[in-house]
Amino acid sequence: MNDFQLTRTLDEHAAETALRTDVHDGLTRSPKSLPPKWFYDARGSELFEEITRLPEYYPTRAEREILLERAREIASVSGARTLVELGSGSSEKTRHLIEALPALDTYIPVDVSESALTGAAKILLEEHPGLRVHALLADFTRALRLPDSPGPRLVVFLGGTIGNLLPPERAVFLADVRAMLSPGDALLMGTDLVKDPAVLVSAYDDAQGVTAEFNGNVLSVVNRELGADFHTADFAHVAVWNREHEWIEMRLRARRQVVVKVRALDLEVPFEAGEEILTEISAKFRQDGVRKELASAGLELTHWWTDAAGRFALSLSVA
Ligand code: AVJ
Repeated sequence: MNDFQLTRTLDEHAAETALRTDVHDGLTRSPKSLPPKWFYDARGSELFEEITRLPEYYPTRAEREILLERAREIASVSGARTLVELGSGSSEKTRHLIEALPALDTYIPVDVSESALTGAAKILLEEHPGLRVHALLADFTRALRLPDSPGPRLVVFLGGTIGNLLPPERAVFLADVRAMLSPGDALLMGTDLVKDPAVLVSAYDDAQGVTAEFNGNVLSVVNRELGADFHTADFAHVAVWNREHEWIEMRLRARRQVVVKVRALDLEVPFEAGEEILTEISAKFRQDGVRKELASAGLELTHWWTDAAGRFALSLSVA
């Protein structure tokens, strides 16, 4: 690969320390929880790709529909020479934007998965030999220092991943993004929208059980990385709509009473039968809420696009 650079802001050691802290804190508090970022080892990333192709999981297709429809408009409004993608994963949807941005010089994918970063860069560089790709192995929920690159910059945060953050975490995240932007730069963000709870619940509890396997995969990650002895079969996948907060909760529910040992933490974790671990929230939004959250971070919503069915939105905002 000619024009590829990777900067690690997460050394292996930092990642392991973060996992240890998260697992220790999450499994010793009540109710128990584990942060969703630990779903995405190689297997988890593969399972997520499979989720995006499920009939019940509409957000990826809805967002792709908007991007295809609006790529030219987004490109002409932003005029971006640098595209920064937070939580880039496979960079599959970004391709449409890259193709629409004639002045694009540098693509900066940011992700915690090194395999996703190198895999996506390889494909993109084959398709766009003139593009510079400077990947950042980093946790996008931390304030980032971006490599030098020409402006204007378009920062994109797709998939509705903002919904995995709690409201106070979203406020910090958006303020950090705001701090990365100079005049003329913009943020393009995907948000899944509030809709019929039955549609939402089946998107997170599909008939084939792929989401269930994705959810349980976090236990395999803890087993492998921290020497825990979770039996994934002891935990059932649960997806519920929290109507007060307007978010989906994914949980893992102990099917019986169990005690799990986490060797690397010298920790024993007792579970009552029926006790749950909260593994993810996936918040759903309304335009007004998005506008307000952006405004609180010093960002002004300038464009709001949805798919034809009104299930998902892309917002563009400026500093
Ligand atoms: C990748 C965070 C957008 O919240 O919908 C899919 C992850 N979890 N099915 C989402 C996910 C369960 C997904 N995001």
